[in-house]
Amino acid sequence: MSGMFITFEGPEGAGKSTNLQLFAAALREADCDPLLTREPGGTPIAERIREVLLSHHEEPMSSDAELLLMFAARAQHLEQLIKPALAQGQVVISDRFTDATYAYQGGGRGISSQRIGVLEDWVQGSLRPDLTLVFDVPVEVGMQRARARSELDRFEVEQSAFFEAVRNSYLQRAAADPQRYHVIDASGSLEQVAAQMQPMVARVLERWHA
Ligand code: Z5A
Repeated sequence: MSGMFITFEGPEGAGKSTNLQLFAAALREADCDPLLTREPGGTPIAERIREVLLSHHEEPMSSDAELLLMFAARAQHLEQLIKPALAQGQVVISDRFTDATYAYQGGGRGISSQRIGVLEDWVQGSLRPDLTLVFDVPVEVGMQRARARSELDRFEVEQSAFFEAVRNSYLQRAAADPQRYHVIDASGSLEQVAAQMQPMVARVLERWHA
């Protein structure tokens, strides 16, 4: 594949979506027009799975059902959108991807990394993001931002211990592969956070124009 696959990750309220737009705008200024997408979701079928995953239900959802639905949505997203775009040489930026599964279903729900890895290999083959920006923020700060923004979805109503586990999982994964992950301190002002993305914007553009 000749394109570039970038993912934005982090616990809730870290500012991923806001900064993704700023990152994309910086690329566009340099004539690189990225495809922006998100998970769970990104195609009509995957967005319907997202609705099931994020809404509240009377019946509790089992952790395995949640995990499998994440990968069902991802399989659709990869085949219909991500792989074709990468094959055409596009830069694809996804608001969350499989690191979120390791963080939320792994760290948060307690499913083993080994089990997640089996599904990752099955659904993705050898495809992994080229670059992952992890927006790190203390749990309380992120929860306050999320609460102030809108009604809480099925994940956002979890307790802080869940989000601590999510955050730790992201940081551990990032520490294990510094080539791919770039951790951004997302606790400061938007300007301070955006400034930390600049080296990554430059890295993407360098490869894009090569
Ligand atoms: N999930 C999963 O469990 N497993 C998976 O494999 C995948 C996902 C792929 C998707 O929810 C949920 O699915 C997610 C994980 C789970 N659940 N949680 N929690 P989503 O897509 O609806 O929501 P999200 O990805 O969690 O978004 P978010 O965390 O709520 O927001 P964000 O993208 O990180 O932040 P934001 O929307 O850019 O900013 C949030 C608010 O803070 C907003 O009002 C901003 O204006 C404000 N903000 C942002 N940055 C700042 C700074 N620096 N200062 C002050 N205020 C700020």
